[in-house]
Amino acid sequence: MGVHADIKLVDHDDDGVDLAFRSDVLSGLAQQQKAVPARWFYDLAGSELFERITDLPEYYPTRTETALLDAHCREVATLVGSGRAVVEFGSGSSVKTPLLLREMDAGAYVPIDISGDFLRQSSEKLAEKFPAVPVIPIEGDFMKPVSLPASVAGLERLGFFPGSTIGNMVPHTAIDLLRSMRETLGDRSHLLIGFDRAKDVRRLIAAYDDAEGVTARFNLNLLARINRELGGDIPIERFRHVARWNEDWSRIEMHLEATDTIAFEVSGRRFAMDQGETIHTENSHKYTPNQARLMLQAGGWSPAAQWTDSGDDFLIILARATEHRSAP
Ligand code: AVJ
Repeated sequence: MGVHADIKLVDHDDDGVDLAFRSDVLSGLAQQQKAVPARWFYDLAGSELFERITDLPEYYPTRTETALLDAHCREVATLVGSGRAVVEFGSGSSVKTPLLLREMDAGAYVPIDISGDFLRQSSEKLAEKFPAVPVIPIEGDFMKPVSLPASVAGLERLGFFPGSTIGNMVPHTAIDLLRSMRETLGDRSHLLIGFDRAKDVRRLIAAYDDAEGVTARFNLNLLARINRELGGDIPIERFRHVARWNEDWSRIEMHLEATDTIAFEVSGRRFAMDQGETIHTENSHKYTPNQARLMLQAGGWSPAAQWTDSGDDFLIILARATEHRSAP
């Protein structure tokens, strides 16, 4: 079957600049609290650094979720049925996907990711591992509605959204995304989704500020990407990585803090920062199981089964598209 030609939903100008990246960076740096959306971490270098994060001793989510998928995907397959189009949102390196596909007898695999280079690499590997499953990659931002390729029109869908990527969104955006997934995937579809659970704050901080400094490099790589792709002259060595807990929102925040008063240019625009001022680069919300289920319900999904680890660190939930019908 192999890999189909990828479908591209990304706009570039004549110089190859990603227009959404430029507009997010320019508007984000013009705000009072400077901020750049976390999805821009994942250029090739950033995606590779994230892969290294997942191996760190302090970063428990990936290995915990992987063990959960390894143990429970057979049950997922039984509950969902065979011949499904598996649609993965933010597939990255697709390392968890085989755990699901080996049990699924899937009709197609549709990975959606914003990092085109990474997407092509991982699609090739997946297609080799599962020669009977057509792989149809889509390069694009899964936060926008995606119309699925015609070749999967006749198949019922299983959405796959592991990694607790949902935690990168503030709740109202997360619920918008769940609703848009409900539309993309359609009636009778299922969604298998991972949530990172609320836990001891010291462990959370350690997971986002590791001793080896890989997360710091991951965060700082965003500045290197801005300089390279958007013609910036940000003095990267005058920034430091900060991970802090925001109790009100139950989330880890990552920031890049200016260690001096600085000025720089991006795409011909000037910006200035005071010493101690930050660029907010990521939120990672941590939920209780009740909060996770409520979010799914608010987004049009009815939880059907859930699995967690013995340490109560991570949660995966299988949900069914809620039927559209009137109810009291
Ligand atoms: C890929 C969004 C799940 O929030 O834990 C890891 C990204 N950031 N270390 C997360 C990340 C810093 C990660 N997700």
